[in-house]
Amino acid sequence: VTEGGRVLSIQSHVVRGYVGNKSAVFPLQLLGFDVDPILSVQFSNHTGYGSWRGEAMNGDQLWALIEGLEANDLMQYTHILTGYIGSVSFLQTIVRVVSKLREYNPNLVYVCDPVMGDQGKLYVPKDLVPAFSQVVAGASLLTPNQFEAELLTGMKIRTTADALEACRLLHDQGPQSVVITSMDLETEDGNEDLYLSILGSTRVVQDEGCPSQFIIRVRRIPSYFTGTGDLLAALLLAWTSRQPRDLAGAASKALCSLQGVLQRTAQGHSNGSPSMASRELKLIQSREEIISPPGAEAMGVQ
Ligand code: PLP
Ligand code: PXL
Repeated sequence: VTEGGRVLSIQSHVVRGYVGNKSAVFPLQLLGFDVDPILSVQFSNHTGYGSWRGEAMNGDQLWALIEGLEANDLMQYTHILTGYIGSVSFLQTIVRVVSKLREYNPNLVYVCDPVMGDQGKLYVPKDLVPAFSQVVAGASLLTPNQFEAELLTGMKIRTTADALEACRLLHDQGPQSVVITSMDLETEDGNEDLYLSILGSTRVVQDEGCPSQFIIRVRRIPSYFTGTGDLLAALLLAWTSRQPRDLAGAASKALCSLQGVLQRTAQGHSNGSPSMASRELKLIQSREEIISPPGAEAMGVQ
């Protein structure tokens, strides 16, 4: 296992709770990465609480930080990780940041979580959706959920065959690796699926032949969490960096850790409907599961 790497992680900061950088930085550090966070927003809490206070950074402010790093010869990164992007100007600046970093390191890995919405609901401005193709084109590893994969490809994903086809379309837009991080697929008997499906797809050499693809199924946990996708993208970055030629193995490890965190978080949720605060990821308490992912069988990962 080779350790290390330096990650520029451009994501939200919340004072209380674990979304964005608050759910990505600690796991990456535990797994041996130097992490340089840029706080795209600083909010009191995540937006699911109904009210929040704080400020968002604009594209010019982001670029000023990059200029500051460059002026001091601090542009050596192995990875860049981006999540929620709130405006077209910020998105366009991210595109500039990625190409700037590639001037310094042509092998820079860009892990792009194209956060746009979930379960049919958009949570970014509508004009951001067409603009997303610009960041997707530069991504090394793309981690959409089912809805985001549908938005990026213009196709509905109902079956495994649809998902495999959507992945092929996403590869054509640039990324060498794609992980659709959660899908609710139709079952043969029409009953509700007790599992979520995760589809991974990688193309060894760009523009060559069929990608190698796999599906992992994960037992659902009957609760609702926020920050799960941000945590999973960070874990995928770490494990694909450690096992660059084994996306399936890396994804399995990332999902086992995630499942460990979610199981611990859900432990206190047996009676009634849990408060928003009690649904914050128990990230710190789950550090052992992050450092050493538990076995797949025990975690309901297959
Ligand atoms: N719950 C479980 C058990 C998962 O494994 C995952 C992702 O893989 C999620 C939730 C995340 O789902 P979403 O990205 O739709 O929040
Ligand atoms: O987990 C995505 C996310 C990121 N950043 C902020 C959020 C959320 C989800 O609610 O509120 C600020």
